[in-house]
Amino acid sequence: MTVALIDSGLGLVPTAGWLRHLAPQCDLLLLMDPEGAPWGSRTASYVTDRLLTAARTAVARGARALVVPCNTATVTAIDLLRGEFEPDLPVVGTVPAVKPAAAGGRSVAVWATVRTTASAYQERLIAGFAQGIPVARVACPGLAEAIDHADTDATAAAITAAAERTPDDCDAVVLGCTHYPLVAPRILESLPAGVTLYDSAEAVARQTLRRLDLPAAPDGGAERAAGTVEVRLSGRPGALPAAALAYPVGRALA
Ligand code: DGN
Repeated sequence: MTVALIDSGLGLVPTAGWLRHLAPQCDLLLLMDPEGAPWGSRTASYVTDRLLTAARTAVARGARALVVPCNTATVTAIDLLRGEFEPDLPVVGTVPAVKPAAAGGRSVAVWATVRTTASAYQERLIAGFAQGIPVARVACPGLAEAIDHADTDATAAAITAAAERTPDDCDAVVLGCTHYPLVAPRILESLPAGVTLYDSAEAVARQTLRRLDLPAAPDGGAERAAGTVEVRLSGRPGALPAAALAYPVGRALA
């Protein structure tokens, strides 16, 4: 059973790691689009086109489920993707983890790409999950691409800028871009002590299993992994630096 994950870059890695852990028997096809990245600052039609192209490639290669561990692509085109591929195969998008954050916090901030932050779709999602808690939306321009390029200076600068725009009384920060968990320790360092980070990777992986009627493996499943992991990148070789790819993919998928 092949499950395809689609993102512009490394944002799919945390969800792939959870799928590897929970369903080690599944083959994973990881489709990244370094040629078209960063999706977070592209137009809606551009992101839609890149997402649909990747999805068609995945289906042609035998994928039985399409997972989009990307908030930007989800707010932009998940309905179109569902329209084309469901009910033949499940399509799983990503929503920010505002619900658990609001349940445990007094004031929440959602860090996300420029495109996601500006979207009415995300605003509706947040309103539905916030349970009356104030939720600030903080755009983080440049952060996803800095992570993709393993550019530590640009990553630090983008995190500092986002932390400065995060309200002082915030006790929960939702990582509303799937790239950001890859630098969670650096984000935590930039925020006051006691702030909790929330992300969606585990929830997206569990929702994928539910849609496929697969039980979650008990803890330690990845050690018994039998499924394969195939990575396909758009564009010219080297568009995503090998160093960036090796670091988090190796760690999350080991
Ligand atoms: N990982 C994508 C997201 O969750 O929005 C961002 C992709 C990008 O901007 N490069």
